[in-house]
Amino acid sequence: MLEYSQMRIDILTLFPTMFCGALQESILKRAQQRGLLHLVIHQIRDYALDRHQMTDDLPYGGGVGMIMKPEPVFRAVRTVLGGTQAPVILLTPQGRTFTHAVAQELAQHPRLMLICGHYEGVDERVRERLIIDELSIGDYVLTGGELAAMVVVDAVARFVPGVLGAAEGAHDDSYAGGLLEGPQYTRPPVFEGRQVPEVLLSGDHARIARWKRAMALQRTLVRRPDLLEAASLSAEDEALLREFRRTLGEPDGVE
Ligand code: 6GU
Repeated sequence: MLEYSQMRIDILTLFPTMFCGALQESILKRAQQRGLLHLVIHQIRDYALDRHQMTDDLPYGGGVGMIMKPEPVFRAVRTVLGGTQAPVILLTPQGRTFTHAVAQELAQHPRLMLICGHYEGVDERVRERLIIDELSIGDYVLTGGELAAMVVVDAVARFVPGVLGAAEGAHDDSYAGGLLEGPQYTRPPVFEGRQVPEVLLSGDHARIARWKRAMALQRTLVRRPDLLEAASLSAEDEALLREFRRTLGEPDGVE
């Protein structure tokens, strides 16, 4: 019986060895061993037709750097997909910003293809004819799309059913509920004179839950107040936030 649907992600890159390691440890390793995630790395150069297997060339009209040639990328995409439908996504600093919500959205597809952009960019005809979406992982420039592709694979895989064990459930995570997680502790109860907060040792689950919620709200208010706009907050949450803002000497906003 097939308990979970598998997700396949094909990655097209000029530097396949970059993917050895990062995708072969921990949760992604286990997901692949269990057959929940199928990652296939393809060398774009293998699809170049000329004798020297050229994958880049000078930009028309002049300018700095090299441009990824269209033919190898077209051949690679068509050969690998072979008529199968899958969103083809380019990793480029020009893409829309990758977020928790985008990861969740991409995980709904049974198959994805990621193309790692390089050099000064790809020939525009690749964009026009092959690419359905472009993603960036943030406002900084990387030497290529490979590290970004690994980030996307990791974040998307977490939404594939069965990839996370019950213990790693995505529910409590930072961002899932729209808030950052509060402080966490494990044994020992006292480390170098620093005590674990008494409430966590109390065994009073309702009190612990209230404390965790309060800490999550406080941490989000201090570090990422922008996230509070979109978070779903109860009247009790709002009251706690008003109290924290007062303590921090910030204006209340409403009232
Ligand atoms: Cl997807 N590619 C490159 N080259 N730089 C980036 C990026 C992607 N996302 C953020 N910076």
